[in-house]
Amino acid sequence: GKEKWPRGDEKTWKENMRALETDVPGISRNIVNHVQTSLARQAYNLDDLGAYQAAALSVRDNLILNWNDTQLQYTRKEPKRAYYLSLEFLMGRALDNALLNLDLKKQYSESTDKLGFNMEDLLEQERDAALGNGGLGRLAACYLDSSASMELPVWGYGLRYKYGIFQQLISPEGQQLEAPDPWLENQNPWELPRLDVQYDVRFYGSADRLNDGTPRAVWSGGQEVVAQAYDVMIPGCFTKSTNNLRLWESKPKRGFDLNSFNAGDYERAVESSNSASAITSVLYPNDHTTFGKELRLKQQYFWTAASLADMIRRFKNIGKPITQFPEYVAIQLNDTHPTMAIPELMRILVDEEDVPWDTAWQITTNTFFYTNHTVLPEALEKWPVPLMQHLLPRHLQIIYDINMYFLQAVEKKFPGDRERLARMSLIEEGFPQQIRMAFLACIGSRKVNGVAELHSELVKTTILKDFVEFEGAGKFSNVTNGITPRRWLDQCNPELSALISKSLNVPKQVWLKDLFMLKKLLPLAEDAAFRKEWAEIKQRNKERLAHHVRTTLGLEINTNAMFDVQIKRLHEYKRQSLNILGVIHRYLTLKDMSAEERKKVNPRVVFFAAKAAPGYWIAKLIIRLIVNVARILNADPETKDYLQLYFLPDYSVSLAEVLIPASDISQHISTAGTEASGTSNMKFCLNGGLLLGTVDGANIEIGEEVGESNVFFFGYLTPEVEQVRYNNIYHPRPVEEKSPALARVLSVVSQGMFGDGGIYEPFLNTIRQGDYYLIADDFDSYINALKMVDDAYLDKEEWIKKSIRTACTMGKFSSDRAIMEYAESYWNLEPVKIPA
Ligand code: GL4
Repeated sequence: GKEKWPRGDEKTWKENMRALETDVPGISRNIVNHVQTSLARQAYNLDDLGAYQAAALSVRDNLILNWNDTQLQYTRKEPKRAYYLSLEFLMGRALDNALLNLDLKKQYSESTDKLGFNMEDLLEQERDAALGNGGLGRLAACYLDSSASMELPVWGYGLRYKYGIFQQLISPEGQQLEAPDPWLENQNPWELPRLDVQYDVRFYGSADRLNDGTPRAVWSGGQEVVAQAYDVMIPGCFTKSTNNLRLWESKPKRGFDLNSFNAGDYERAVESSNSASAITSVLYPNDHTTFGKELRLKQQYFWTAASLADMIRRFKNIGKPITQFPEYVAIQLNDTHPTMAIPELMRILVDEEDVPWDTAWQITTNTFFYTNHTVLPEALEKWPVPLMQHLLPRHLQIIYDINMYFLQAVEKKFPGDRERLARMSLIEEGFPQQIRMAFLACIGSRKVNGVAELHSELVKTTILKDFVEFEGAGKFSNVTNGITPRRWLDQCNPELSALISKSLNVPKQVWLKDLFMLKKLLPLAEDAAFRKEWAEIKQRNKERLAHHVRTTLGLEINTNAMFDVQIKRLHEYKRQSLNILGVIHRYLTLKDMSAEERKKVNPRVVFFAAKAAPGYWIAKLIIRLIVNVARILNADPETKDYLQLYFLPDYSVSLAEVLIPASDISQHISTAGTEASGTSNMKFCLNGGLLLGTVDGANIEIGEEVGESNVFFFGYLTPEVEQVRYNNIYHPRPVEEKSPALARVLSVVSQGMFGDGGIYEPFLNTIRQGDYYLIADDFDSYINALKMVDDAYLDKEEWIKKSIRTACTMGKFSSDRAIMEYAESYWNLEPVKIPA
């Protein structure tokens, strides 16, 4: 029979439905209510942390109400939905972002003020949600913000790691040490456990084909683990639209293994419980490398299986035949990490829904979309066949079947081309054989894209070349990355945001969602009064950074200097090495000068912040060098007024929010062809920092937008790199010959100017021999570009003009533009308006 909703007395329900609290008295009531009840605390013993928690819970109330309305609308309208599958979501803090998106910052500040707390102090209480390594994870976070802001029905799916990216400590010798990041320790007011949303996920066991004329098999035995949902609300900017990020936690199916427990084997009983919860205990801290660890594959399957089960349940609620799945669901694969979703969907369709193989394959390949985020070979995921056989036996069968049909089709198109078959097979021969996940993601998807023009070309001409020849170029395209201007301008640089609104004479809600509007400010570059305001804001942001460094590290920074910033994961391809060697060169040059000559030099402060993967030894050595060079430089009375160097430990989203608005120039200096896009380059430019970089990734498109007179490019170009590398191996030239300046730098390091030179030899040798990243080849060109930066900075007014021109031509790099490209050209998704 039909149930009556609501149950009970409708009037009582209606009268008691809560509305958003948006005025100061209502907000104060809500905060105090949370202090008293949710936190069981009182006015007389409330500290900043408690006040932050109460404020956060009260904001969450508003988010939940909007979330409810949004989800109800999705249920009613049954729009096509997109799901963004990412192993990483580098969200950072949520409170300030939620307040700005809800347009309640003013009211909350006033309310907390009345209650005796300073809003800025409360914001500092929040821990970063750091469930990601770097750009790939932060991109996912920007895309969630843009999806909600563009009112698109998009959910994120990820893992609720108990420990996010490690906390970085730097020993006095400059050694990176890693400590765990127990970010959930103080409770997380932004998540909502959904005890009613749980799925069982199987591992191990055996797979038996039915051999009954169907492709079906039965997968049984092994171990079952429970996936438990936690929801994080994602507020859109100035809209009711509030989407969901669903994160899975792994739990043992039963709290204890009762059999072992009864047998008195307590150790084993607890072990089984440990092994289930181990799956979501920690984020793997490697950016751009894979290790083939069983636990990592477990994470990947656990997450994709739970997410797909959830999507299928939701799809079934609308009562459409399974063949229409791709008309209601699009799944974006954030790199190859979620590729197991492809054989998992095949398994569900074939084994559980009894769909014929070809139909199932058609459904699958119309559902998935694959984004590649790197062409570095060490990042291309491969899983050993024996591991897959052991952990996911049914999926291995399915992958073999997919491969068999695929290679048959290749053979048909290119008869007799055995080498091509070997190159394109999902299975790489060797001991052991390995499954090539990028190939599986490619053939299982409707479209494949890279993340900047150059990178998308490289995907087509290198790693997936054979696939372009086989499937046609139409399947492969580009979506240049973007960043959310909410966090990366309005939130991190409120003064600049206010100046923009004032000058455009529109409320920020307008231009923050149409970033191309910034172009209208270009003529103001010629307006001296505007330039003055612009420059003063930059100066105050530099002082804010100096204050931050003073209070956290106790160091005194010269704010009259040019601020030169390189912040990103530490990796040889990103060439922090080039930067630090350039700093040493600058130091030597200063030492060569007379005191009089030095007085003409523009002071410079160089900032680094970067985490190295814990097992990446050379990267850690480079950090060590930076720290030890800083120690010498900052203490040298002759030069310290002209050159200071800081390595800021524990780089995070929150630290980036302080560093980026303060930069005059930032460095994006990867070897050409190695940085797929980069996204911090966009953030710096949007905040009026100029760009010094190589002709790589999104730098190229930034250069196109700002115009060549406003950027500083240097170095070999992508098409030349291969030949240079070849020469470095087969016709090596000594560093002295390539760059005498660099040779001198290497020799002072080696001779111990920055402490025991011997320890740096392994790093120096990477340059002396092979020089895979072209450090010596690009060095003189780099020094020349730095000189151009120095010269340009001498003309302060012209520099400010460049700064204005740079920020105001960043329209293209809004993640709103990027997400709309995915929605329109890939997912076929339409916005859903949420009625007030
Ligand atoms: C990365 C790329 O290295 C980076 O250039 C890009 O901006 C980012 C987002 O697309 O993805 N790929 C991997 S792997 N980690 C990244 O940060």
